[in-house]
Parts: sequence; C-alpha cells; structure tokens
Amino acid sequence: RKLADNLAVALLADEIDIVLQPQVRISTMQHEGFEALLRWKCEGEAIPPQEIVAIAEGHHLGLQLGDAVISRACRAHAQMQALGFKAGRLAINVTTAQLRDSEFSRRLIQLSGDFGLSPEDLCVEITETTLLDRALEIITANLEDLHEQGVLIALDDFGTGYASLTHLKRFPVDVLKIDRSFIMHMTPGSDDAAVTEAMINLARTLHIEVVAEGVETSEQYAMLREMGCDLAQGYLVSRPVPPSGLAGYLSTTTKSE
Ligand code: G
Ligand code: G
Ligand code: MN
Ligand code: NA
Repeated sequence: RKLADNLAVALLADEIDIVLQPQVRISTMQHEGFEALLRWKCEGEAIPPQEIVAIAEGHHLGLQLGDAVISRACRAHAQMQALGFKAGRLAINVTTAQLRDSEFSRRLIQLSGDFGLSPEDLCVEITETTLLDRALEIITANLEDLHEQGVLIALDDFGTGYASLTHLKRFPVDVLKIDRSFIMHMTPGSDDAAVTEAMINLARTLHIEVVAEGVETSEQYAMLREMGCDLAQGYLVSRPVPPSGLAGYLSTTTKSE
C-alpha cells in the first residue's frame, strides 16, 4: 500500500521525526526528563503514531522504525548534553514486537551507547498488553536484562488494560504511568481522583515511581502533589517539543553548567 511504501522510503531517507515531552518532579518542579514521541507526515498529512507503528509492523518494518526512533531520541539527548544542559532521563516507547527480538536489550544499549548515553539515562515504556504476550520468556529476559543494567522500565497507560497487580510484582517495573483518561476528569471527590490516589498508593507500597500523564491544569497538579505522585507530564508543563526547541526549553527550566 501507498502508506507502507512511503514509510519504507522515509525510513531509508532518515525522515522519521520525534518530539520530546518534558516530565517534571512534582515536589520540586524540577525538570526530570523527556518522553520521545514519534511523528511522521505522509504527503503533508500527520499520521497518528499508533497507526505508523501498525503499518510498519504489517510490512516487516517494525524493528527498523523502532531503531529509527531510538537513534533520533538519543541524538537529540546527546546534543543537549553537548550544549551543557542536563537533559535528564530519556523515555522511549517500545512495542511487543521489538521486545520479542532476543537481541533487543543488547541493541538498545549499543545504539544509545553510540550516542554517549549510558543505561541509567534511559527508560523503556511498555504497555500492559506486552506483559500478556505469548512470547513472554524472551520479553521478560529483555526487560530483566535492561533493568539489571540500569534502564528504567515504565508501564504506560496504566489502569486502562488488563494487567493485574501480580504483573507489577512479577516483572521488573520501576515506573507506573497513570493514563491521562484518569487525570483528565479528576476533580476533588471524584471517582477518578479516588482511583488515581489508589494507584499512587499501590505504586508506593511496591517502591515504584509514579508519573501522571496528561496533566493540563494547576488544580490537577496540586491534587497529584497532595496524593504523593512523583512526576507530571502534560500540557501544563509543556507540549511535546521538537528537537530544535529543546535548548530553548531547557534554558528556561534548568541551569547549564
Ligand atoms: O504522541 P501521541 O499522543 O499522538 O501518541 C499516541 C500514542 O502513540 C501514545 O500512546 C504513545 O505511547 C504512542 N507512541 C508515540 N510514539 C511512539 C513510538 O515511538 N513508538 C511506539 N511504539 N509508540 C509510540
Ligand atoms: O500514551 P502516551 O502517554 O505514550 O502518549 C502521550 C500522548 O499524549 C502524546 O501524543 C501527547 O501529544 C499527548 N498528550 C501529552 N500531554 C497531554 C495533555 O496534557 N493533554 C492531552 N489531551 N494530550 C496530551
Ligand atoms: Mn508513552
Ligand atoms: Na499513555
């Protein structure tokens, strides 16, 4: 199909883009890091990231796309570090298909190392469906290897899927990202506020760090602070920033050395 052909060409031409959305530590309001988000326009039309991933995986381009995102994100991170900024941790979304490759862990460390990043600079974001996959042995081996080397493992979109509490104990999950559908409708006394607080308390019990996604208002931020949530990501902090805008963003939030 046309989209798949264009995507294959874009991958060869290194035309896959990313934007980076900042995360801040709620208690101090200090910059903590970025999540890399895929962006690609086909003939002027922006294709949603999940659709890009689905097209790629339907045409044996999934690993190539994944590597392109990793390279782009690490390049942007390395450029910030070279300019004297503390870019912080770099979170990258990773699919089940990527983690089914027994070489994934080794390749991520290698690729990011080529850009001067160490494992401690990285966070791998997975979704709950990855933990329910049939190829669980390879996936678990990849996650455990990454975790042991110092890469953080984050469970994305938490609360929307079918992962159970046992998954949090069975897998090396370091970070929980509470899905923005909970944060969006969170008003004092609401069910969503109660559920969010319960997820935060659960994570704390298991010594897992919590990120709230889709934080748009200072009211939500204040409630999350009250609940003991660790990190916030969302339009209140910043929209996703293209690599060309990172220095500008970091110069207003952190001190260079
Ligand atoms: O950036 P946006 O809000 O449109 O992202 C929509 C969804 O696509 C999010 O759930 C996000 O996790 C996912 N996504 C964004 N970038 C990537 C990527 O590089 N790889 C994968 N697998 N998913 C991504
Ligand atoms: O599922 P994931 O968290 O990886 O996707 C993040 C997506 O959510 C990004 O595409 C980003 O553009 C979008 N997003 C980030 N912050 C906000 C926000 O505060 N409000 C809304 N509505 N969307 C957001
Ligand atoms: Mn994500
Ligand atoms: Na999400």
